[in-house]
Amino acid sequence: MLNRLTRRSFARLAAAAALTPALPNALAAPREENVSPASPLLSFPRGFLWGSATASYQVEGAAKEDGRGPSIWDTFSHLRGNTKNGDTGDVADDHYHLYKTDIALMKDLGLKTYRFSTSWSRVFPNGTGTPNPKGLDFYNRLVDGLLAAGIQPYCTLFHWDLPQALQDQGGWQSRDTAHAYANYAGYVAQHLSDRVQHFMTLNEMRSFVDLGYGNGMHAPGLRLSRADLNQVRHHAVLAHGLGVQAIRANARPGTKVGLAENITCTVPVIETPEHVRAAHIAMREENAGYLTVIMEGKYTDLYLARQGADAPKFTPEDLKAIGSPIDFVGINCYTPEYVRASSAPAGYAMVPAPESFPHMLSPWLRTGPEALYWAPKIAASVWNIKEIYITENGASSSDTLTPDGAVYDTDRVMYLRNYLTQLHRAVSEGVPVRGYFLWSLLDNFEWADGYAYRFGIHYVDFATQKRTPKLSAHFYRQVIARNALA
Ligand code: PNW
Repeated sequence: MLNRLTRRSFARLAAAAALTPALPNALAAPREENVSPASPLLSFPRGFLWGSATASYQVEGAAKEDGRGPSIWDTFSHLRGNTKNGDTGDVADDHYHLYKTDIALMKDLGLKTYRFSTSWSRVFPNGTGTPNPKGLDFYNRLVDGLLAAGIQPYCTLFHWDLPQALQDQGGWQSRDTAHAYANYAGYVAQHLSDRVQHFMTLNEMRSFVDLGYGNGMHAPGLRLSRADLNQVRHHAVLAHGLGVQAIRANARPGTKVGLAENITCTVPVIETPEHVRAAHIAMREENAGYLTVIMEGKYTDLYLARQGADAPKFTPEDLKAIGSPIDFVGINCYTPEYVRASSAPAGYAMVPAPESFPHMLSPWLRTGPEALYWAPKIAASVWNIKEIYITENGASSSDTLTPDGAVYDTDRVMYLRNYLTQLHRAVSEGVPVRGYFLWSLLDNFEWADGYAYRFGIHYVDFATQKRTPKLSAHFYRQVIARNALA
């Protein structure tokens, strides 16, 4: 009897170990009668797309290879004082050479989908003009490798690495950049859409506009006036709209087009009807320069009134292009912004978070799992969106390798469990979220924060390029395998 039991629990242990390979120091299993039953799994709908995301300049390296032209991030990161420890993306994760290793990591996780970005200056070294075939070849190899591994590629066409040649002609301060972008986007879509079904025009317009042209923390490091900044913002949404049109004109029929935007994730301070209503109003007004003008084809009256003489200059044709219908909305969701009802004309007020609010290693990454419930729910209802993806969500930490070669990122696991529980809440109410992309597959070049702030579920030793799955990778593998949170 004892023998049989032991054998059975051995088999169970072995099965568990097979599910969590390479997790050292598994604790001795407690006796069966002392194990309390787990609560029911929080299951996701069949076919829910579990994914992960990266971006070209943050992972590729090979900055000067195969004809790639410089981007504003090459210039910016090489100027002293712009990044932590003077870090650059020259080598990054060397993903350009190690992409097969990385696809194997994805396969091991069981990823259904992978979101990557194409580097504009690899494909068009000068931003416009003659394309560089070797640039596109890399993405052909990557896409083919993903498909061979059974992973659906989701392609972002711009993740901040503007060709330096275009910056030299005014960058996003110039309308011409929006047209150059559309030309590039149409070209890539034409060549990849036989295998890639989902394209995102731009990643986080808000971030690259505000950080790159507003406070100078990101490339190209400018600090423009409010009027000039509003014009840059307008050119970014115009690029999106012209890009949508160019992709539709050049891609295979049936190709789906969307974007990945870090919308202001409005969350009611308390879940009572008046605050919930205020959070809906705030969703439109706080995103007026980005998702709202894209979904509605017009700037809200309140936005134009608030900007006054600094409002952007635009034509009705611009608005028509910007409002081009899209197939899906990608939400990059990290931090909630709390909203309360207000008797002020706007009908809402933002509530600043207290300084003591818990956050991850990045000081801006204040945690609030309920953002992943409210943001897609409110966005879906405000704009009647039928297909939403969480195109980014993840956590920064200082992760260290233990002497036994493991990384116990319990903080990231806690973060993911809490956020995914809230996502489950949304999905089970019928909010049309079709997939989730965890940021990020690998530790990578975290922009101005360099390599010190790690976002990966795989630890990267940047001296050897060795990848090690962290505890969070084991956690995520289980979520994907069960299509449920446990
Ligand atoms: C996003 N903020 O960036 C980007 O899309 C990724 O490239 C990046 O690595 C990831 O999130 C983690 O940072 C952000 O200051 C950078 O609020 C800064 C902010 C938000 C998003």
